[in-house]
Order: sequence, then structure tokens, then C-alpha cells
Amino acid sequence: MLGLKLPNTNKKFNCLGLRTVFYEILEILAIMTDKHSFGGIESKYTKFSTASVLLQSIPYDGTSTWGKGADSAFEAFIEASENMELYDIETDSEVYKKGIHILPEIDEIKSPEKVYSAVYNQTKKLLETDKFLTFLGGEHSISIGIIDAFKERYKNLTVLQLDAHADLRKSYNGSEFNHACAMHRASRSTNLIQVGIRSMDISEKQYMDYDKCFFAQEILDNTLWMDESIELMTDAVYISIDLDVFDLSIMPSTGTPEPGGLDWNVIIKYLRKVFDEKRVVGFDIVEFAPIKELRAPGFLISKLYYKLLSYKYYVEKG
Ligand SMILES: [Mn+2]
Repeated sequence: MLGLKLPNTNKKFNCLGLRTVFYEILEILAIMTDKHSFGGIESKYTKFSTASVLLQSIPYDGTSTWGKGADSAFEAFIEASENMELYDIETDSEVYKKGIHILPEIDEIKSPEKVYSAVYNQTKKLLETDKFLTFLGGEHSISIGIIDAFKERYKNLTVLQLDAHADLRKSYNGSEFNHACAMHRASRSTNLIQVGIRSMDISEKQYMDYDKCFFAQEILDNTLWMDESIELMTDAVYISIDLDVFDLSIMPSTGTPEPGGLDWNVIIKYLRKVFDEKRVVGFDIVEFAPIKELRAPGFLISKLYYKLLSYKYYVEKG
């Protein structure tokens, strides 16, 4: 057997087993970046060629106003996932067997504009694979390039934004690609549904569609909003989850935490309904800024990620 011993790893890489040079390069990059695997799953479930799910890390943290740290999110997320049970009670499934491949991270950081282009171009390429695309930030500005690529692929795209902040500013600190503008473009060119909002600037009112915005204070004491918001969605839904949608008591590790947020069980119940009734075409989870010595938020995020995959493959109807 031909084997290639790579630096800094004990893993033997078998060059004969892979179908194309493209796949080989991706596998080599994955081993060399030594990111472990999501959930510590065996290598037979992490190969690009056979995985149903692609996980793209975009650690960009350049425009965060404070609470920097979204750039160390991926490592903390993966570390927590390695200690998580991989059997999901609710769906009676082990979705990791669909295969989860971690792509080399997008490491562009020069400017918000350059990050936007890098993310947009990479997402365009990934959309050609027909695999299920998932993204982990990084700050919320990374969603702009992703959504621009998705809306070209899926006409009539709904973007479901779970967030404490409206993120509708046209530009901020001199850039349209600032995290405070994460949903401005989506609000102009997609069917944007906003859930959990409890903080915004008065200048954002002009861009907000109040019929499609479900403010936190209006949804905390009832569940009517779940069906109401889903009725407003087109069939193809891209989900963008800013972790500050959760209450800060359970998710303090974000760039700009806000009190009065949503509970884990409420968000999970809602997301399950969305997967049950719509076709979710991809999602991102952003604004994780790990706090040293505080491990619970990493577990929440890895569980959230895994729940979304379980719903995709075991709740969504063909
Ligand atoms: Mn936010």
C-alpha cells in the first residue's frame, strides 16, 4: 500500500483510495490543518467524496465592535462536539453517518470587502457540489456573501434570521459589509424573516418590514408566531443564526449579548417546525466568541449544529 506520512500527524494517507485529484487535495488539506472532526467521528464519515454535509469555517472577526473572539470559535465548537453524544433521542437517529466533511477555513481577513468576495466565490463553488452546506463564523458579516450566492442559486429565497439585532444598516464604520449591515442586502433582495429582534437603531426602521419581523417581546409569552412566520416563508429557506438570539444567561459568549432573549427549547421547537414544513437549503451559526473557562456555550452550539442536521435528514419531508 502506498502511504504518505504527513507532518504533525500520525495518520497515514492512502493515495490510492480516492477518486480524483480534487478530492485528494481536499483530504490532504483537511489532515494538514488538523482540525479534528466534528463529534470526533471516524474518518470514514469525514471524507469529502462521501459526506452529505460540508462544514465551512469562516473565522473572520474584523468588524466586531467589541467582544472580539469570534475567530477562536471553530476550535471551541469542535472541541465541545467531541464530547457530545451522537445519538439524537428526539429523531431516533445518528445523523453523523450521513458524513460531515470539514473544509479548509476561509482565512481572508484583509478587509470586509475582500472577505465578502472570498466567501461569495467559495459559496458559489460549494453550491455546485449539491451537498448540504453549513457555515460557522466568525462574525455576522460573513453571511452577506453566503446569502448572495444562495439567492442566485435559489430563486425566491427566504432568509430566516434569528438574532437579537436587526442588522439592517445600509453601511456602518464606512463599510456595507460590516456585521451591523449583515441583513441589509437580504432585506432588499430576499424574503427576509426576522425572529428574536430586541435591539436596533432608529435609522434601521426604514428598511424593516414589520410584517416579517417577530420582536422578542412579542414572542416570549406565546407560540402563535411560529406558524405565522412559517406561513410567510417561500419553500427554500436559508437560516442564519446569530447566537445572541438566545438569552445571554445561556449564551453569554457572543460579541454583543442582549438580555431578554429566547430559550433553548423554544428555538429548537421552532427550528424543527421550519424543517418539517419547508426545505432548508443551508445555514450558518455566527458570533460565537468563546470565553475562557466557560465551556457550556460551546456545548450549546455543537448541540444546536447537530440538531439542525438531525432535523434536515430525519424531520424534513423529501
Ligand atoms: Mn446580533
